[in-house]
Amino acid sequence: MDILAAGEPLLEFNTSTDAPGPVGAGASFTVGHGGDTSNFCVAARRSGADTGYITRIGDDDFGAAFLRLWEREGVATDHVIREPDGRTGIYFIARTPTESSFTYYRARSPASRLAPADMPAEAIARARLLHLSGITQAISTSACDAAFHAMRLARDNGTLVSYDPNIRPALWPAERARAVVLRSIELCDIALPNLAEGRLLTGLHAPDDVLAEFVRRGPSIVVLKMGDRGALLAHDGTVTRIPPHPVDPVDTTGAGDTFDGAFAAHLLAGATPPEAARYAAVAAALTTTGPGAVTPIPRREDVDAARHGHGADRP
Ligand code: KDG
Repeated sequence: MDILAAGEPLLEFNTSTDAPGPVGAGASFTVGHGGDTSNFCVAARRSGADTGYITRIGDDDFGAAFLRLWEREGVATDHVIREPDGRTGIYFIARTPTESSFTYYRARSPASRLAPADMPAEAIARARLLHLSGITQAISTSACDAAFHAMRLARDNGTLVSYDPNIRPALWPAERARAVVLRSIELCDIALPNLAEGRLLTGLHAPDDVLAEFVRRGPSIVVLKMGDRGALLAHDGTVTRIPPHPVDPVDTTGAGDTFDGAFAAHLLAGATPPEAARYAAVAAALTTTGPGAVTPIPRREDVDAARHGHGADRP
């Protein structure tokens, strides 16, 4: 596999498009798939990358729903462990067109039992890129240990590490989140924070200052995702402004994950970092035009069509 990601998949219960609103307000729910690193895998796969996932799920119906998703999408499951009697985690989304808030039911989930021994050393050494997130580290201390172990395996073997802080305050105390995420930024090659996280982590406000502070910590590529303001990319001592792709958003859930997956896939296919970021910004924008984390993730041809019309250039 060229790309591996490790983390927790969560079945998604989204307020219906007809009646978006708070959870518990009587709306109905659409069932979908979520979990940032699983979303990442689907996005990278739909952009053409050879992708595999590392996780633990239950042998329940929700776990089976994920196996069907990954099989349908072509995401390899060789490193997915099914736990007898495990209950795969779920979350509810209450949303407006520009914001989503999550209610989780994931305590003691199979993924929270991820541990260093679950990280496949050979596969990580053979992969070209390993993707991890702050959510993977937040769900339990053993999962956090597993994430750091996987990062070290990758670094020791020349596998690129990409990392999205994806800070979810509901999952861990702020001080621990800050320490773990900042250390992870130092260990990764590609850092993919959003602006709010960047401000929180650095204490700085201006996007250029936030970007510079991440660069100072060591990653060779930093993308600061700014939603409908586009993104800032730093690499090789240069800063590139990535324009937003104008859309009418319905649900922003998973847009950052799609950016990350599309960016990784396009980069590994030979694109330069600015080209990969421009591609990823369009992919992420398209993801917001439908409800849920996974269903609206675009395929490569959708992104190309939105950018240049059909028959677009390939790296
Ligand atoms: O980025 C979207 C994810 O946040 C969503 O799919 C749920 O993974 C999730 C989480 O832990 O918040």
